[in-house]
Amino acid sequence: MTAEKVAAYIGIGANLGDARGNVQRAILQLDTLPLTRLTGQSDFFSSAPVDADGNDYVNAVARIDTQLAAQELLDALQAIELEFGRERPYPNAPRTLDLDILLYGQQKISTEALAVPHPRLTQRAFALIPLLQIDPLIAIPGKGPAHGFVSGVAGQAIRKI
Ligand code: PH2
Ligand code: MG
Ligand code: MG
Repeated sequence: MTAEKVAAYIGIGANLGDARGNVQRAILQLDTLPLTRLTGQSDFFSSAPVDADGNDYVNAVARIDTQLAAQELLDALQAIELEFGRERPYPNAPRTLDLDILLYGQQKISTEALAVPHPRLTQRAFALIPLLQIDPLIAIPGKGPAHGFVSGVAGQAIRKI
């Protein structure tokens, strides 16, 4: 039996090293994951760190179709982060690459390792705006249309690069 194909949205961020190059290469790498193909990507954005320090971030969102289970996808994303030299010296430390599952189909997932939809998705322009670029009508399970949250993040400057 084959697992059902799910559309998932991955938030990508980096603010250490070749941040832009890392975001670009990470997106291409998503297309090489097993049972997964890349189906969309946003522009790249520059944004000031939110609740974090270091350089401005490069952020983007990618859409994939995947037959990986959510936990398998998380494991695969963390393996890519490690390949890119991700270190975690303290919470929200500057990073070479961060890959977060923003949405996994219309599923709500709450385990020790994973919370989907990403709990801060509706509060962060650097995730919400690129997500809406890919799918302006996307709904967030339990919360409604994503575009309804744009006015709430209007004060957070992000800039297309
Ligand atoms: N990621 C964080 C914390 N703060 N700020 C910006 N601008 N971009 C991010 O990707 C980001 C952040 C935690 O993952
Ligand atoms: Mg993150
Ligand atoms: Mg993360």
